[in-house]
This record gives sequence, structure tokens and C-alpha cells, in this order.
Amino acid sequence: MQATNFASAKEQHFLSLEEKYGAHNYHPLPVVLERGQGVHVWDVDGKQYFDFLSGYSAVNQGHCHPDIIAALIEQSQKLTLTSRAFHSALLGEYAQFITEYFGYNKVLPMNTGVEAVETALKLARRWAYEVKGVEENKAVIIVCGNNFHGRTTTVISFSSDPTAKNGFGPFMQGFKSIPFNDLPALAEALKDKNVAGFLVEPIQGEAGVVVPNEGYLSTAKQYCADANVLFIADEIQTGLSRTGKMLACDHENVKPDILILGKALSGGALPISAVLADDPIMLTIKPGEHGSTYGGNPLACKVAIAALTVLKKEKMADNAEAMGALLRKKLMELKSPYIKLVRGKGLLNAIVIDHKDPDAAWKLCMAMKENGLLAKPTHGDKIRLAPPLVINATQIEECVEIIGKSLQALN
Ligand code: IF1
Repeated sequence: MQATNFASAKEQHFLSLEEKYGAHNYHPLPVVLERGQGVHVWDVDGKQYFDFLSGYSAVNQGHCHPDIIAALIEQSQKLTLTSRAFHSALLGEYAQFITEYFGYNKVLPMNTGVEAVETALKLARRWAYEVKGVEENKAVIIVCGNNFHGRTTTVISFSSDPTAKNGFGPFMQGFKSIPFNDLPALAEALKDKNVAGFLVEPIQGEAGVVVPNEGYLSTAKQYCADANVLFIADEIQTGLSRTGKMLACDHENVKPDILILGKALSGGALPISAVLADDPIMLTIKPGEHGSTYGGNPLACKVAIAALTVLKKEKMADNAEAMGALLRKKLMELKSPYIKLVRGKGLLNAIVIDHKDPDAAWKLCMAMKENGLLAKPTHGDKIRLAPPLVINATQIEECVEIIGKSLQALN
């Protein structure tokens, strides 16, 4: 795959520093960014790009949203961290705000997405032992093939992606993997009385924006209720207006028993995640049994309130719905022989590339970069197209023109 032969001398300087002193745990596109605002980012040479990755859906509100940055600056000059050894003036206010915002009794604040996933797994297991009556250390959590829930050793224990999993064993037990979007498989797995929960992404992001059949989520939730199993929605990537509703589960009026949020909960300003649940689940964890140094820090509380407020104030879910429909329509109208499929919901979309060259998706992303749009392939032949939710129709049309022009590179 093309490396850095497109890089300017200035970019080369930064790339070589990263190469020499940074771990090689990513293979980024050869672009070095230094500024972001709204739907745009600029590289170190001042070239402007449309950002069609949005920090993997962490920047739904647009880069450096003024309201979020104002909250960050204001709180950063007052109090940033108390630890949970003491109370802070903001945690209670934030807990009330976010639980009323999503309709749950309680929130357990964490930092990264995977920490929130781990927290949800611990809550489901603890609930199974204390409430459902599953025998200690026998709890099973059902997961889906091709899932992505993070990179800790427990979470990769139930990954089906060898790149994420191989060479990191031994792995955590207590997980049963079934195919995504397969209700008979879920019904069969739920016959096991030791099942504590079903952990699912409402749309599988990393798998290439795989949208399940209409009714899958609501039927799965019903199956779980009938089996006294917790429906656990990982909305870290699909949540917070990305798919055209506040939560992807809202498309089917499904209320998860445990809701997991991250990424855009801070609008990209700092790592903030959260687990929401009602008392019978949340109160199974007692004081001192779970925590984190930064979880619920005052800076995060202030920023998260601003990030959530902006989503509603600017009706970003409605815009995501409208702009996503326009994006998919315009992409289909390109009638490119290289676009096998366009799929997605709201502004979480992907195109599947059909080309004899296995590096075609990468080459298309390199051509789009040259033409002023940043996106990255996922799993070889798919390219996620997920701009900030503040994008407008004129910008969508301009971006589709860039994509159309860049497809010529595959001729
Ligand atoms: C990487 C993509 C991957 C997530 C869902 C939990 C997490 C993520 C649904 C963990 C994180 C990020 C991680 C990043 C690339 C990106 C990603 F799907 F968004 F594209 F990897 F699959 N649940 N997704 O999407 O959250 O701990 O990272 O805050 O690891 O390469 P985190």
C-alpha cells in the first residue's frame, strides 16, 4: 500500500518523528493534521479537508464546537479532577442531567468506551449472581460475530477478528458468540439459564456499517425480556445522533437494560464514557467494588453536559437523518462500477468497493485525500463515510463530487 510518498517535507518531519518514537500500532493515512473546525480539518501545510471519519464518530458535533470548547476552558480553570474519594459539585448535576436525558435511574461514569463496556459486563454478571440467581462464576454473556467493543484483553476474548485477538491470550471465559442479525440463533442461545446479558451494537460499525433487518433489535429485546436476560446496547459509535435518532435503538423504540455511551459524549474534547441502567441493575455494585481515577471528573461532567446540550439544541439527529439520505442518494447517482454497495443509517454510512485490486479502497482514500476529503478503509474493501453531523446539503454535494472525481483513480 502507498506509504508516505505523497507527504510534503513538513509532513515528513512529523511522520518520521512518529515513526521513530511512537508505537507502530496504527497504519494511518499519510496526512498530518493540526487544526479542526466543524466539518473541516487542516494539515500542517494549511490544506483543508472534509473529515469523513469524525474521530470514529467522536466528533459528531463538529471539530472544536464553540459551546463545548467554552465549557472545557471554563471548567479547566476551576477544577479538573477531585477523584471519587471526595464529592465534586458537578458530578451530581451531571448524573441528574444525563439520567433524565436518556430516562434511566443511574449513571456510572467512566472514560474510554471499552472501560464502559467492561463496566457493563461486570454489572451484567453481578446482576446475574445477585438478582437472577445464576451460580457464581457461571454467567454467560451472548455477543455477536464481527463485533467491535474495544481492545482490552477481556473484550478481545470475544472478538472474531484475528487481527484484534491473535497473540494476546489467554482469554476471558463466559462469552457465547452468535451471528449478528440472526434471531433464531439468539433464541437458541437464550435457552441457557446462565445467560446474564446480550451485548450488541445496534449497527456493527467496524464490521463495515452492517445494518440489521428492521425489527431485529425490538425482537431481540423481547426475547431477552422473556428469558430474563439483560439487553445491553453498545451505542458508543451509533449513539448520540449519529444514525438519525438520539440512539440507534430509538429507530425501533428499544430501551436497553444497560446503555453504553462514549466517543461523542465529549464531542471529541476528551475521553468520556458512561453506563446507564436502572437501580435493580446499577445498585448491585456497592461502594469500593468498581471505579476509575478520572471517572466522573468535573471537567468531563461539564464538557459532557455541553456536548449533550448541543446535540438537541442544533437538532443534529434530524440533520443526520436528512443529510445521510442525501449522501446515499447522491452516491447511488454516481453509478460507479466500483461502488458495489452503499449502506448506512443517518450519517453512519459505508461504501463497499468492487475492484480487482485488493488495495482499491486504500487507493481511493488516497485519491480522496488529494482531492480534499479524509476517509479510511475498514476491513479491506469498505470505506466508512461518517462526517460530523453539522454538515449541510451544499457540503454533501461537494463531497460526493470529490468522491466521484476520486473514483477515476481506480480506472
Ligand atoms: C481502534 C470503529 C474500531 C466502538 C464500539 C466500543 C469501542 C469502540 C462500537 C471502544 C471504538 C474505535 C476504536 C479505534 C477505532 C474505532 C473503531 F469501529 F469506530 F471504527 F476499532 F472498530 N464500542 N471504536 O466503535 O471505545 O475504548 O476506543 O473509546 O481501537 O482502532 P474506545
